[in-house]
Amino acid sequence: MLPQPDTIAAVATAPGYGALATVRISGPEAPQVLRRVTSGMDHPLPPREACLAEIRDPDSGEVVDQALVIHFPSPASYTGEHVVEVTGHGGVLSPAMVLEAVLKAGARQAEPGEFTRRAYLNGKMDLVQAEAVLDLVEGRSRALHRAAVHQLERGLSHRIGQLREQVIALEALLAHHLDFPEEDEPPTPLATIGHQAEGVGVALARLGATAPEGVLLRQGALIVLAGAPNVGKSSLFNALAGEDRALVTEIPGTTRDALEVEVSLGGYPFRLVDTAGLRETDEVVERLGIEVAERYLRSADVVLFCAETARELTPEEGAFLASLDETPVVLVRTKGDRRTMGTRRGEAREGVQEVTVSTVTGRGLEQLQKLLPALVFQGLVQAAPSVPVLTRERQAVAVRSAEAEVLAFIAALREGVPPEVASAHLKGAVSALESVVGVVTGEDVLDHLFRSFCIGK
Ligand SMILES: Nc1nc2c(ncn2[C@@H]2O[C@H](COP(=O)(O)OP(=O)(O)OP(=O)(O)O)[C@@H](O)[C@H]2O)c(=O)[nH]1
Ligand SMILES: [Mg+2]
Repeated sequence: MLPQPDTIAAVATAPGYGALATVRISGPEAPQVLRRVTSGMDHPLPPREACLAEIRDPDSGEVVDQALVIHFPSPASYTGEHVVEVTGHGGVLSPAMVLEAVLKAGARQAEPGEFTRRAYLNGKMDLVQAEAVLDLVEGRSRALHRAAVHQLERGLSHRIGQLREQVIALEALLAHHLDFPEEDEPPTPLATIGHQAEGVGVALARLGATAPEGVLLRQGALIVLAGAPNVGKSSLFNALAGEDRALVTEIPGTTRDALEVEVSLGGYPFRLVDTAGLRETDEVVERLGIEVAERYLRSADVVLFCAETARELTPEEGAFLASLDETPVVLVRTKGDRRTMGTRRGEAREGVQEVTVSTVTGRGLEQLQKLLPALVFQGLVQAAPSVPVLTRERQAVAVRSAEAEVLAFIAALREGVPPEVASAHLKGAVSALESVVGVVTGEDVLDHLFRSFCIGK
């Protein structure tokens, strides 16, 4: 038996100036807590109807705010418990005073994510949906928003459910083998079961393959601007950021430290980093800046390597480009408004895309803004919006482990391992898939997940 939950409360809206703020109360005592902070109302309140109320401090009787209160009786509420929402005036003081009154009346301040955790524990949503709630609150790009809404509407949960059913169907076919008298031919040959398992393995791999890009949707992909001093990196940084954040001068070596901004390009999230121009130098500060640039380059998801249009790449630049062979690179030809002197030849690396830009005329900027999402979020850009996407490492680990179990099952059948032994792998795959939506999930996983929520969610 779980202990009886207490009644929790928190301000559920963002702090700061705004017309309205909502204090949310959830738990078995929520209606009583409301009764203690209001006067002149008939209790219990009619379900799901907005009622005007004066909120009072239960000790002093002082009116602290006028508010609309709504009662959502259990189980038809966000958490599944009795929930009362008190929507009063916004700002800093009113919501704090309403919350204080509610706490004095017997509620406890909620922990971050505690409302959603209760919703999960009461079967109102599964873990994927709970994570989607967080992504909706925190997400700053349309692409993440789209994936989160899809998860909230059970798109991913549904897909996980289908895959789980398919593994269970394999288990059922295998069970026939165990029951069957030796002399009769069993209904489905093992080879057919193995073949069917391969299909499930492919489907799991396909879902798992959405994870690297899906996880990047939450973090933002790292674009690092690099190149020799004075080629126009900071100018391009400002143009892509849409504001003059970095200093621009005609003096080589202007940028010393790395500068980072979040930008959304084509609805996809990026972290754009401007760096110190790369060159040999004895100057201490500049040298440090270059080391920072090199660190960023190692973790870049894509590098914008800048060199002026009007000249050929130097041998150093060529060597640098070649050294980046793991990371996607765009060769950005800067200052494209200037006359090209003669023909350029000999580009650095095969398959490196080249874009000519000018921050003076705006040439090439749109092309770059389209190219970057297509490079980094290739799978997501090409996929239909309704395709489920894994957006968390936790989900990806579980799906990959389900896939590994299915592959181990196929290998075991091939090696002639007895079916009853091989079927342990299928059980493993089922429980890995169940852990994605949280059929059985340890307290520590829940703690980790819900702690990242804001209070009031
Ligand atoms: N004509 C023209 N000049 C440009 C363009 N982009 C940058 N510049 C000029 O080139 C010079 C250097 O620009 P920055 O953006 O500071 O170059 P950087 O690569 O950040 O230089 P460091 O920080 O020193 O490494 C400045 O005088 C800019 O005005 C462009 O598209 N066209
Ligand atoms: Mg600069």
